[in-house]
Amino acid sequence: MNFIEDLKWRGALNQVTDETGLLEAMSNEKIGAYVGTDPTADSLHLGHLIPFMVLKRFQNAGGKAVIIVGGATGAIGDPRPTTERKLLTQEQLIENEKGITAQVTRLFGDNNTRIVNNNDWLGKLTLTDFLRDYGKLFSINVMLKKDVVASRLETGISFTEFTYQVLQGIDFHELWRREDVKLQIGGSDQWGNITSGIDLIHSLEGNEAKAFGLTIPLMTDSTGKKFGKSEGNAIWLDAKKTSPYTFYQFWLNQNDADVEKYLKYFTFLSAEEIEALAKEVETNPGERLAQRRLAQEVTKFVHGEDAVAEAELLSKALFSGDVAKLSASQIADAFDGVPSFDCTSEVKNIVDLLVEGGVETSKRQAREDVTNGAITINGEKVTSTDFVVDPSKNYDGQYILVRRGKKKYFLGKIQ
Ligand code: 383
Repeated sequence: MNFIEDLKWRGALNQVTDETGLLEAMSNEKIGAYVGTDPTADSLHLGHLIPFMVLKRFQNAGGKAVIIVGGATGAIGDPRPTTERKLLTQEQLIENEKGITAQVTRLFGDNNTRIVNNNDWLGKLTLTDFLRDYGKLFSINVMLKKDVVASRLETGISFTEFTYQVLQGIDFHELWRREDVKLQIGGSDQWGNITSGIDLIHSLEGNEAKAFGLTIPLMTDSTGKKFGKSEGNAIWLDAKKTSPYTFYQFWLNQNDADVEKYLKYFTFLSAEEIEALAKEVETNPGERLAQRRLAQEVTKFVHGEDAVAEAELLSKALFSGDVAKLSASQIADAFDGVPSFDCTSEVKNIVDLLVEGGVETSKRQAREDVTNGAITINGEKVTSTDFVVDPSKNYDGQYILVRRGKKKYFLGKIQ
């Protein structure tokens, strides 16, 4: 399968400007493709991963990967269909650029990859040069018809955000000229901005100039919900914001109905391997082999092999309840999403601890659960209501881990 056939098979192709032309350019010479991302936060999240994976596939097919971290465009703000964005401060932008640049460097390495910041050229452009060299080539009539601009005409759009498409257009031309970038990749929301770059290249370099655009459909789950959140929280690529364990679990917990689609989108496994895993879902659904492979592959791509081993070790410990020997940092990773409560380093009676920590709603219920053997503290079952919890005993005196019943965990954070 060629690059486009592969994307089609994966369900990862929304629109492409000139499929034949692109494939021809790819086979005739080594061309570059780029994805741009604005530093609106200090980390990328799963929604961003999608175009970056397509860029990686392009690189695997022999092309050069170029990534723009949008220092200049991030200072302006790509218009959203709803409301005007709040401007970020220079300090925030620089902080965010650092985080995102480090992440894309991790994902792509330095082989056959260029990471650039559009502030390097857009930041140098004077207002009069901008208006004379570029403004003249853009028609307001065309700009007004771009989906996102059209959708804002009722509610209002600032001149600043309206101009955004010109800046992204200049970027494409700049990379076309400097880096042999002939293709821009983005989510389906980027179609208007991508075609604005293609039009600019044709105006400046002639209609025969090779410049292509490709967009990827927005991902949804089998219930039609927007993909990429877990209980309302974004799944970040930064290990400090979403631990590799939580990241791994996110993939492991996907429904049977979604897993094949995600294997196609988010892994580099071959069609044969994915088809074999899809068969497993049908014949052996309880085993969750496909989900496990998905979790391994995506976690490996984002966090590396060691993170996969660590996430699997933690999963096993949690599944068996054998958590006594885990380190404080493993506890922090594995339980960053469970209900937590603050407590002091003083020793405390078990019944009082359960009620004060919100694990139980009454002392009566707490006593009953303890006597029935439903409570474990730091991996050890407690059956006496006289038991005294000593916070200094486990996890460097930082945590008390409570389990009620088979699965429900609570984390006491010692202040
Ligand atoms: C900036 C300068 C360029 C080319 C692109 C850009 C960024 C672009 C944008 N992208 C989104 C972002 O940064 O706003 N104008 O959050 C998202 N992308 C990718 C993808 C996506 C888009 O980073 O659809 C999801 O992740 O294109 O919303 O020269």
